[in-house]
Amino acid sequence: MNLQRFPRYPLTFGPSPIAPLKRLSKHLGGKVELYAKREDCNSGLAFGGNKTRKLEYLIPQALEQGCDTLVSIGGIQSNQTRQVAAVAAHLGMQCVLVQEDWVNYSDAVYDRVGNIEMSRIMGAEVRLDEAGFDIGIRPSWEQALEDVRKRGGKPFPIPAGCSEHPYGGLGFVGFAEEVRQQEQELGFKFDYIVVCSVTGSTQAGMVVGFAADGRARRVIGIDASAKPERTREQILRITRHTAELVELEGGIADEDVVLDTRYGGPEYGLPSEGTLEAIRLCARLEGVLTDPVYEGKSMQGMIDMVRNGEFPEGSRVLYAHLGGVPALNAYSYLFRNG
Ligand code: 5PA
Repeated sequence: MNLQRFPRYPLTFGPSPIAPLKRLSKHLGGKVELYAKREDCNSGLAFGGNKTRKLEYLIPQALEQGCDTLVSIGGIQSNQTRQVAAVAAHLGMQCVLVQEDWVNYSDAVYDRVGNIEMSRIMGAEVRLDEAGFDIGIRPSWEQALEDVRKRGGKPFPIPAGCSEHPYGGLGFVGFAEEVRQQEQELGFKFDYIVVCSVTGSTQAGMVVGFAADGRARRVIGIDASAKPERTREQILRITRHTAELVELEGGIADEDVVLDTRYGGPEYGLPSEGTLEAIRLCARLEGVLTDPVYEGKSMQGMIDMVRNGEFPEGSRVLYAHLGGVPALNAYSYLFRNG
């Protein structure tokens, strides 16, 4: 495997820490050891998260092409767009964000707090658009690119979740390499890696990265799109493409992409009772926060699988905490009583 041939622009602090979730593990019976790799605090740029790691492989291309404006897209409380806004500010670039109506939820200040508030403060041009949830390419986004060109700028397009960008999967190939290094220091290997999936390139990168040591199927994706067929198809496509890019030996089989579809409901962006229970449990036992859109669902999945005995006794499970906590502000009504 050859990731080194791709330039990487540093936006993170370096390897993100791995910490045990001791009290949660004990609470769930102590037969499975849970750990978290903290992508949610991987950078000093507006709280970081999984997109910041992905962007390290996209930004060299933007710089090489002489682009001056980063253009991206997501929901109103998108973490992706907040991270793109932070990176643009950090690099002295302009930023245009299309923020669509992806979620059937409206807390009083849903479009003013959390991620979108931070993007505005960082100087991004935020364009609200009425389109609903879709992980594909949108006319509003094409329009944003065109508008930048018309005013004489040079846009660098960054699709939803960085996923459709040809290099979108590379960052999380690097994540797997990093875990391997950290495993040497820890003196053991993780049996399973749990990761939340929506636009797919986080899991795709991990599948490629862990395929290098035979653990592709140990990456357990938890769907949070509630449209898992589309997400699964996208993960598989990006996995295959990324595998080619880094010249992974042995290729990728359909079965290498494991996507658990039990926890995505009731809809994208809306938590179930089980999601809320998982968010509170992890917060109260560990002081670790997760959000109702993404990480709360993968946390719920991991907790449920431990409770059901789906991980063999003695397993060590690594929860990839991908960020997303700023969106909690937009769900204040759900947590008005804690
Ligand atoms: C997101 C995505 P992928 O999109 O790579 O599958 O990652 C899912 C994911 N956790 C998991 C957090 C905190 C995320 O923000 N967020 C999107 C966004 O617009 O923020 C791309 C959907």
